[in-house]
Amino acid sequence: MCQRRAQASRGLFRHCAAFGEERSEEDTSRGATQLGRSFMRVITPLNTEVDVPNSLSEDRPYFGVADIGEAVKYYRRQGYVVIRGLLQPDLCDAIRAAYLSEVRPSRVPILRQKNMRYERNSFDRDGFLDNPIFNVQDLETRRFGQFKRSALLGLVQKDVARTTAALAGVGRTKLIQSMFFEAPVGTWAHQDSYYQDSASGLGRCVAGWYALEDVDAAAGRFYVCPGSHRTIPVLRNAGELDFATGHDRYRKAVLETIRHFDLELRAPYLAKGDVLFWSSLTVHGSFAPSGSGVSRTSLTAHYLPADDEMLQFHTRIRRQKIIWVEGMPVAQLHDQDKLHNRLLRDIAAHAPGPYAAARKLAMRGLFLASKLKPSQQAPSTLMP
Ligand SMILES: O=C(O)CCC(=O)C(=O)O
Ligand SMILES: [Fe+2]
Repeated sequence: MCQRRAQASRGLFRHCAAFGEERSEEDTSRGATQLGRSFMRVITPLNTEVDVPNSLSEDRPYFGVADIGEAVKYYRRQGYVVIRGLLQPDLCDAIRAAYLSEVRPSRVPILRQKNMRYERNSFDRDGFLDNPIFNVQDLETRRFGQFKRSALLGLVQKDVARTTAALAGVGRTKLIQSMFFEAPVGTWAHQDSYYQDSASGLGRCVAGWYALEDVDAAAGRFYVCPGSHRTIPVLRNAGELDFATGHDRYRKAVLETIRHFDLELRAPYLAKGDVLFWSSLTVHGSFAPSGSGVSRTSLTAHYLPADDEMLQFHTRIRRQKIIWVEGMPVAQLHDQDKLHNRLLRDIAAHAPGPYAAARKLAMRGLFLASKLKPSQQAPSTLMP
């Protein structure tokens, strides 16, 4: 299989991730032999180049909701799969419209994915939200009801419930975390397991990236490293790499691992309504933007088997409050409909320095305590 050409162009290596150049026996998605032609070349976090498909015809067709059996096989082998057209275009539009009318103009501090702080909206120079929202299920209903309701409808609908259950190999899943993105943000490469996974076995968490618009190749496309869920070790949230004191080292270690194992970075084309699912052990991230004026409006959601507890930072079981939305359990962490959580939000937003320092201290305490306790680490359930 062609993983990387040792030919350096402008000092950069080029990953041969283009659909047409791959020769993997593992890849049995429909139409895997039809070659794409033109791709956009983007720079990866390893300072290599990768060709990214920029239309449906340039990429694998992947699967539809009706092909769930084949999709599960693909997911087990590759650690990710794309289900095309899982979300109805009207619902994608409704979520975006509610974002524009309720969330975008708001000045209320909201918890953010990149730093877990309560911040007001911030926008890039094209006017796209560049501090992604953490946990839409925790948003205050009074202010953001339409956005919250429509986003959750998308994330828990029947076809999603069926797909996530089939991928996880269980009867029912629950939603444990979600995010909303608009601007390209260049998320560092990671395995979700480092942040959260199942206490019953690492790798049992399934996540989905929901494209709410056709995502341009220049808009910091989401990528995965196919097969990495079984070919590389789990990078543990402990010791030198622990979240409290070693997060930067962790980020470097993931890049080193990609280099060491010569992993491919693959960024499938995602049209409005397409969903990419991946395992909590699959290395993934998103590219930095390679153009301006383009957004990547999307939701992500993380699901566990309904009976599993959430393991946070490979360290502690984090119990969550469950609400039911359209037949799926949805776990909340910082429910903004509760007064005490809003008070905490206001303190955190008005004194971000002391709040961040207190959080850091609490994290250090958590990892220190976990060193003294017998390990709560779940075994890794590497998929066949
Ligand atoms: O789209 C991104 O930038 C990152 C999303 C992600 O890593 C996640 O939801 O787990
Ligand atoms: Fe992630």
